[in-house]
Amino acid sequence: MIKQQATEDSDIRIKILTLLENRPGQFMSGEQIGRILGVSRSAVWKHINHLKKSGYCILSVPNKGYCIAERSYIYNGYELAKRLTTPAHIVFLDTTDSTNITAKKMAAQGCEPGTTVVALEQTGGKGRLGRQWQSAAGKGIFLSYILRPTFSIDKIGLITLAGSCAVCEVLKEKGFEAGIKWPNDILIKGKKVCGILTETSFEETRIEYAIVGIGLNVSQSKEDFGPELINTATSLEMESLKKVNMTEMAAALLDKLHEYFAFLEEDKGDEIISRWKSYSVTLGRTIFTTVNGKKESVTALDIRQDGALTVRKQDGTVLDIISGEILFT
Ligand code: BT5
Repeated sequence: MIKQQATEDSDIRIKILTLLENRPGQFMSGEQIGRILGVSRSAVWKHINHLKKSGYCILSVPNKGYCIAERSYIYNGYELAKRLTTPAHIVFLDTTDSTNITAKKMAAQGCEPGTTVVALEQTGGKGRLGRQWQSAAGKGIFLSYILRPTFSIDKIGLITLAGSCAVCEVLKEKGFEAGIKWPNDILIKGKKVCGILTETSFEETRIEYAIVGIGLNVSQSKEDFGPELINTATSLEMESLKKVNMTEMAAALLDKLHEYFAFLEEDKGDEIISRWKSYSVTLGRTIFTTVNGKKESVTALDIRQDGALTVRKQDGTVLDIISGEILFT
């Protein structure tokens, strides 16, 4: 009952915003808005106050009414959905433990593919192998995209590669010198700006669903990262020295993910591999990796059609790393 009321309130607020945004610079009285939406003047007043508290800049002038004063700079589900080129179902949460965990529950309950969970804050953001992902409120984009692959299980490694290409391409389009470090890191000038965690559920021999979790650092300062990450992590604002519009960035990212995951469904793995190679800062480099439990210095040669990394050991042997970790020397 409480949830239903909250949904109704939020629907009315979106309708009020739409009315005001369709008349930029013009005033609408509370009575006029109330009449259109079938609510009282005082309800309009209450909702406008709520919107102002959420950060919307709405002018209220006696005897004239309400007017949106300037382009709003707000990160929420409504603003995000409005900017998408390809409409998608977005579940926007103020806080959650991990968007991957929330997405997994939704996928298990049968939600549509393409559904994306976005959170302002994660209290238990996850990296791979039980590591943590710093996810302070409002500092980064934390999202999980749900896929229900129809492609075969041998393409599973391409999912993370497709996600990395999408992030890298968006950042390049926005003017950042981003590159991909195999398999799941996006770097700017050698520092990690984004990590990707893909989790999969299987049903016999097919992929039931995959969750692609993306954490992109946006407005952190050096101090926010703390001593542990200060030398290895960066954020978009640290790199550009300018305010980054989180909503526009997240919308561009969602559109790009949609485009890249469609390549997978359309069996265009070649396209993903060739774009991945052009964004790679891995191939051709000497790297450290662990082979049979032993740390070795190897040269990264190529990426295989299934996403594995082909490397050459110092003794000349060539081998493929299917999953794991590399360190730059
Ligand atoms: C990753 O793991 O890079 C995957 C991170 C995925 C995070 C997203 S956020 C949305 C979704 N929901 C989740 O719960 N997770 C996903 P890995 O390669 O294991 O790297 C983790 C390591 O990166 C940590 O051990 C730290 O050293 C470092 N790290 C932690 N937070 C960071 C940050 N915000 N920026 C840069 N490095 C970070």
